[in-house]
Amino acid sequence: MFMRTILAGAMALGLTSAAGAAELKLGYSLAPTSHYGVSATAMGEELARLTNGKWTIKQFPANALGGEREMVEGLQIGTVDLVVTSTGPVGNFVPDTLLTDIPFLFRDYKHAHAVLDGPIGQRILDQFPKNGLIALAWGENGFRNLTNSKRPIRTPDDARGLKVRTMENQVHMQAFRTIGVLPTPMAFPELFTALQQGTVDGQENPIGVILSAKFPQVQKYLSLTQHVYSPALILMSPSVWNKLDAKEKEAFQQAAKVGAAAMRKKAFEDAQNGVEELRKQGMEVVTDLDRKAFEEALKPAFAEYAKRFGQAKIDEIRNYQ
Ligand code: EAX
Repeated sequence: MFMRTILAGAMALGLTSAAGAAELKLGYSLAPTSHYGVSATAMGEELARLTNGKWTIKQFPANALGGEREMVEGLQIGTVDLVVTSTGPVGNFVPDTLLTDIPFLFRDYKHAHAVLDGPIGQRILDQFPKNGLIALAWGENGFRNLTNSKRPIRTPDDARGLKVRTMENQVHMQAFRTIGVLPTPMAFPELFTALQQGTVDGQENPIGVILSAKFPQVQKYLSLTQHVYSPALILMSPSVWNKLDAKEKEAFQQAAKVGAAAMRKKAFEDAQNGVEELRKQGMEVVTDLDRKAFEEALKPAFAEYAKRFGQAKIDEIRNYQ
C-alpha cells in the first residue's frame, strides 16, 4: 500500500517515464476544443520543442481533475502539475488577484492585456510562490455575459430577484448582491445540472464558455452584459518547478507565453463569432444593454472595493494606458 502510494505520487510527477522524459498532468474545466484546450496544446508543443521532448503535457479537460478550486489545491499538494484556470477561485489562494475581478474595471481587451502583461500584472504573479503556487502567465477567459432561463435582461431592474450562479469569488458575489441578484457560488462542474434542474435561474460566462459548456440547452436568454473581464492563469505546482534548472524554467515560461497567446486568440474569436452560433442554437440575445444603469447600480459595491483594496490600487489599473 505504501509503495503504491509512493508510485502513484511519482507517476503524478511524471518521474517514471522512460529516458528521463517526463509527462506532466495539465487540467482545465472546458472541452479540448475550447480556448483552454487550444492553449494547452500550443503550450505542450512549444515545451516539447524547447526541451527536446524531455517535458511533455498530458491534458485532462472537462473537469477530469475536479473544479478549478480543487485543481489549484492539487497544484499546492503536488497531485496536479499544471492548470489553466479562470481567476474565479484563485483569490481564495492569492488575494491580490481579486483586484482583477472587479466589474467594469477593464475598458477592452487592449487595456486588460496592457495591465496584466505590464508591471501591475507581474506584481500579482509574484505573489503566487509565497502561497504555494507558481504562476507562469496570464491568459484569458474573456468578458462575461449573463444568461438565464426566466426573461430577457436589459436593466438591473430586470435582473433583480434572479438566482444566479457565480464563481467562488467574493468580488463577483458582492457585485451581484448589490444589484439585487441572489448570488449562488458553485463550482463549474456542478453548473450544467444546476441550470437544468432549476436550482439556479442563470449564470454568467464568456461566449466561448457558454458555447463550450452547451448552456444553450438549458438557458434561453443571453444578455451581452460584458460586466466583467475574466482573466485566466497558467499555474504550475512548485513541486515540479523546484526541480527545474534555470534553462528549463525559462522554457516553461516561454511555452506558457505561447499558450497564453493562443488562449487569447481563441477566446477573442469565440467572442466575435460565437453569438451568432448561440442564436442558431436557440438563444434569444439582448444586445441593447443599459450599461450605464448597471454601472450606476453597482456604485455601493465600488465603494466596498475601494475600502477593501484601496482606491489608489483600483485607479492605477483603471487609468493604465
Ligand atoms: O474557467 O467557473 C467559471 O464560470 C469559469 O469561467 C469557467 O470554469 C472557465
